[in-house]
Amino acid sequence: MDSITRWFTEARFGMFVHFGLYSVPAGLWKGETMGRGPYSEWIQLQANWPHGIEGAEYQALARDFNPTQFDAEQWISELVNAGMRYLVITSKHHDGFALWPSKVSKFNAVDATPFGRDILGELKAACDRHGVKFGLYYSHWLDWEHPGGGRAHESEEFLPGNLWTTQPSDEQFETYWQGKCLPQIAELCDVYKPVLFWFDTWGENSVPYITERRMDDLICLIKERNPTCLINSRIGTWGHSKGDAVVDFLSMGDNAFPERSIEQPWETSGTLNESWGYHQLDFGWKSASELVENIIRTTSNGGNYQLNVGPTGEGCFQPAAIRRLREIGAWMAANGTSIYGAGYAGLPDQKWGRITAVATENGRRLYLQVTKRPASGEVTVAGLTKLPKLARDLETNEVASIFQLSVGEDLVVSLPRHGSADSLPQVVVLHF
Ligand code: JFZ
Repeated sequence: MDSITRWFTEARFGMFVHFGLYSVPAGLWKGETMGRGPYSEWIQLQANWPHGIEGAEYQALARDFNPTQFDAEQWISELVNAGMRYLVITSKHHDGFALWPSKVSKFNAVDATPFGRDILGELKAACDRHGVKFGLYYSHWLDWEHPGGGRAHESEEFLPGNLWTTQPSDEQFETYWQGKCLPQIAELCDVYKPVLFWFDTWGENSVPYITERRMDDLICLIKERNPTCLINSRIGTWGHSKGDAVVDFLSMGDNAFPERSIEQPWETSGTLNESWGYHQLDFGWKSASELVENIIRTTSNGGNYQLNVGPTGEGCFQPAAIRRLREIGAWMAANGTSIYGAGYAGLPDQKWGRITAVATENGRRLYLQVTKRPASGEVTVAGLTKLPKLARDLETNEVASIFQLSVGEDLVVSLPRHGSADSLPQVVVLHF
């Protein structure tokens, strides 16, 4: 039986891209840094704090949207070189701006901008050329361009007086749902045939809008057009009586890693720095080793890591993003067999790192992901008492010696040399 989620769980590592009108102001509005929170894609609410930006004024950004450096081939080459297997891009974020020539709304990258190119179409073609799976983010609840779209909620975070915190009536929302959301999703299914949709809700405020009926209709519309298209839990499953059973995979909170294995396919989406969209003043970059450890963290618990890039308003990946992607890619090129198709090993937590496991035809392989190499160069594998046929460093092939103080005791692995200055994790494979 070939499950429709198989490619997804085998892939383990994908790229998220947040790209839209907000990539142009990139966190600054008329010289002022946007208020509250690091997410540049929220500038429409958070500039001119606490008031926000008037709809027409924000939407006029479309006239400045001209990412002449955008090169789908280059983006997808970086994705492939990083060892990623799929793309998920913001077809439409909360601001309601579409990256494709939508017949449903002229507020899109072709009809409303000097750029005039089909960004999704060019990326889809590049993905097809490289054998990369093409997935789409779509903001189904919030839409600040359509008068009936969901707004943010009044809270500590978004104070009263903000233009974008007054909720539509259910009737108004229905005009958005029938008039923009569902037809755009149908269009995306038919034209771009995404392998997955990544939807987003959170908090109680989405529940009155993303009702069970609406969720069922949306899922039905997608699955009728493409039965193998995957759907994530942030569609709003916690407001559905059948819960996560109605979706194909779970999405964790932003940069949130579960500390146990989960049966249903799942992913953690994370940022390279802090913002999802490009932010000029976001200097909080994670290190390459932290990012590689995150891939190991998700894989060892049976999940995926979806790492975000926020291209600039010109359509470029920042040098800091490129350097990290390439370092990750260099590690993946040498150690990818411990990630792709790998999963939970069923062993307890280890002091020195984590373990990923792959089932093969003639036995199984365990991969010791040594993220904290002890000075002694020896690691005890808690819970493992069976001697492997062979153990070696995955990068160098140097054989590791293994001993056991007595039969039935946990194995001790004497780690091969690994280059003392190298900070990326060492992987030792055990063949059983
Ligand atoms: C959402 C978006 O608002 C944000 O712009 C970005 O696209 C991100 C991937 O998703 O932000 C959220 C959504 C939910 C939570 C946190 C941030 N949550 O439930 O913790």
